[in-house]
Amino acid sequence: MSFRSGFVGIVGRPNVGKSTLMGAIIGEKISIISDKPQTTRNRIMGVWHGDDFQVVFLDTPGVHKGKYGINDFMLNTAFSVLSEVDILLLVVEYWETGGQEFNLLLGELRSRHRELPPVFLVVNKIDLAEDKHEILESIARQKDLFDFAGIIPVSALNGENLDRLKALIVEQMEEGPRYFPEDMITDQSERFLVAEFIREKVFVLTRDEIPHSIAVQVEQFVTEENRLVISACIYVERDSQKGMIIGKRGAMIKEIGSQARVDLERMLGTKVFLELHVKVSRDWRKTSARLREFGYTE
Ligand code: GDP
Ligand code: MG
Ligand code: K
Repeated sequence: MSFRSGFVGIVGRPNVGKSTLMGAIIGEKISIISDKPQTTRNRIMGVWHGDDFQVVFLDTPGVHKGKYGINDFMLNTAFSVLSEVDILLLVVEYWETGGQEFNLLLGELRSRHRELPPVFLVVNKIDLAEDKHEILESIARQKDLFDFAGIIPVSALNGENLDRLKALIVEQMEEGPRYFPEDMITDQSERFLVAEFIREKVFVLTRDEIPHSIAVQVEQFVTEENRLVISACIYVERDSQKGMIIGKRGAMIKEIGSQARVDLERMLGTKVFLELHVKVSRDWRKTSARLREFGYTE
């Protein structure tokens, strides 16, 4: 089997253990890039790097009752991620019996079930159960609420049954690219990630005929109305490479742009307008250190 990758959405009420669960799955190789004030748009909670797979966990901010009550707009934004992921984990505490927020979540899932990927119910905190019967009762109570692809009782805290959940997640991933470098650290800027996503599309679509040393510089990264306007330049060393990236009548660069845009919208949680162009710069290697700096600074 070749490399597998994909996106996993984690939903659930606050404090059910979503962050703990993701941390436990990813383990020491955690690379959380969200939870920074300036990346509230950013839905990436973390990236799980395996030898032959990569799983990107996406957060769904706003799926809870704020202090001003339920905000439909936030809810819509939050739920737009649901149809974009490869699988969805709905996390509940094992004693969950429903409540306003939970019913809201479930209602959303039901009304969108046609567009949703497989939804797995993760029944968390089973370490707090007095005996196994409580857990079985919980599962019996939940199983008819929705057409779940599976129900997995776990303890994110002590790791119980996490191996099963992990195996199941990897099983659900399809053949795909390594979206993020394995040594990705926690505070990469969005600009850097945008450049990396575009670079990755160039390699995939040109079937590696373009050297990996090409650089992508994000020149513009601004919010306009409800979308993010990104303009980026792909730097190559030779005219022939420029031709390859542009393709016949611009077909290749158009494809690179549209595929990158889909991924960027998923990662950033917003509509993206992406403009790409290509420049030949024979000595860009010299300036690549500088370009890299561009990538790392907002
Ligand atoms: P989130 O808001 O859904 O991300 O929830 P957190 O991951 O922040 O967890 C909320 C609280 O529940 C924290 O105090 C965690 O330590 C605790 N917690 C998470 N998972 C478990 C679990 O499996 N068992 C127990 N006993 N506590 C847990
Ligand atoms: Mg959390
Ligand atoms: K977050």
